[in-house]
Amino acid sequence: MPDTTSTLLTGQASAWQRILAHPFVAGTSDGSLPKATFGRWLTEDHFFVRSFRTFLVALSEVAPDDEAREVLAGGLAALVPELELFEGEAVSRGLDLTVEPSLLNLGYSSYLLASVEEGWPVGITVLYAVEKAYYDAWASVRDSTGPDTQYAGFIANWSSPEFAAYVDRLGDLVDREELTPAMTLAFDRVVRFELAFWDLVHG
Ligand code: MP5
Repeated sequence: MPDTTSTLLTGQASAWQRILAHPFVAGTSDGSLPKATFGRWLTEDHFFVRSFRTFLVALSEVAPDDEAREVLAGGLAALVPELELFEGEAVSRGLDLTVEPSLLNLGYSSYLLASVEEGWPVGITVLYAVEKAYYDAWASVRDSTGPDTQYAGFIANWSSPEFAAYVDRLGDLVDREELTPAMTLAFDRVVRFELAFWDLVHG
């Protein structure tokens, strides 16, 4: 089995450190993140997750076999409680989720869908990169976050053992593929979009 994910992650080692060390993640964990900053992220990310759901459906349609379809179906099912978490939080914080997203978010969301056009190996690489970035970022603060922080539900959502297992299964699907330049480029694009997304909401 090719070691595709290791090669991709090693190639992005320094950018990955910046994802883990981002002040948005640290501020969410220690509770110091200003409410308005969290609200900006919540609103942007709600739009992103809804686009991501469309991407997952489209990617499922080009999945090569039942195993891949089953992994993606699990990801889709998890979006139901996740979107409820966003929507419940928006109500309690008085946030309007219908505001127009940033151009960066529109670009990232559009890129997700466009990547499916490049075929399964690129699409599954994009999916793995998006989820791995979130898992690693939130898992890095899981054990140092107090249970009473106001953002605990979100940190738990992306650092749970279930989410870890899902990300591992996505990695296994990527590892079935021989690495191509198109996959390396797709991985790099997601890393750049992820960092820019944090900077946008935090800045
Ligand atoms: C994810 C996310 C994780 N919610 N937002 C960004 C900007 N990147 C990655 O995706 P999901 O669908 O919430 O697990």
